[in-house]
Amino acid sequence: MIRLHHAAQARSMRVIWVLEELGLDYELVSYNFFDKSLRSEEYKALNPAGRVPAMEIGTGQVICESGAAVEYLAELGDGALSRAPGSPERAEYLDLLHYAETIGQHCANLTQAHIVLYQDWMKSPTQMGLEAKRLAVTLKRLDAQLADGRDWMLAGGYSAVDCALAYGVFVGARFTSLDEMPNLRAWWGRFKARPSFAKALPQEGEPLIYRKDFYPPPEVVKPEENA
Ligand SMILES: N[C@@H](CCC(=O)N[C@@H](CS)C(=O)NCC(=O)O)C(=O)O
Repeated sequence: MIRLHHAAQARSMRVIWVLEELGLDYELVSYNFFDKSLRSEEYKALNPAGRVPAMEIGTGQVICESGAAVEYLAELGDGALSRAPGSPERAEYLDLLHYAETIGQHCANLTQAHIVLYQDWMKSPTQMGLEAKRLAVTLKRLDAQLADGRDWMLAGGYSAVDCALAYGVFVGARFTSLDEMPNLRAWWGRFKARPSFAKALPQEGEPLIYRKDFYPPPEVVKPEENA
């Protein structure tokens, strides 16, 4: 039996989406992102970095990278969500699966800047603005990926790549506008309409990382405009 260690609104959502899409049995153990429970010795025995996800796969082994967990699960059974070696979409599949963490890193940096660093003096407006712009560039690549009218990230249909990338949109849209990314917005609408989507949403009363739908970048006034 798979046991997934998870925190609301964290990267472990990717793994829940795949587990749900595949209809696999699993136990969900939820943590509070803010109460230091991820730093307990017990948890660090599972994931020494003290992060989520950690996925116990029933063999005594634990997968701690969300991308690896997604890839591992997608290859179970008939591998319907995967693109096996030899598949014409294999290279694109792996590239996008790992690209999810390029987006994820900007989301993490912006989460730290806007939420974890809770006082203004701790924050760098320059870094926040730059990260938001860099995040937008990474999301625009996804908008372009969908420009030929395909429904899902791979032309061959829905895959684990959609689950991996969805986390970047779930968080990324809180830090940069998707207004100029119509293909990505339409894809996000389709992704949210799948029954698996809601299964990864926070449960009633769970502590949230993101309490707002949008965290605008700080306004930077250039000196000449300030005169
Ligand atoms: N590359 C890892 C990153 C895992 C990660 O940083 N998870 C965040 C939540 S989205 C976390 O647990 N952060 C807690 C912390 O940094 O203390 C993955 O994809 O699983």
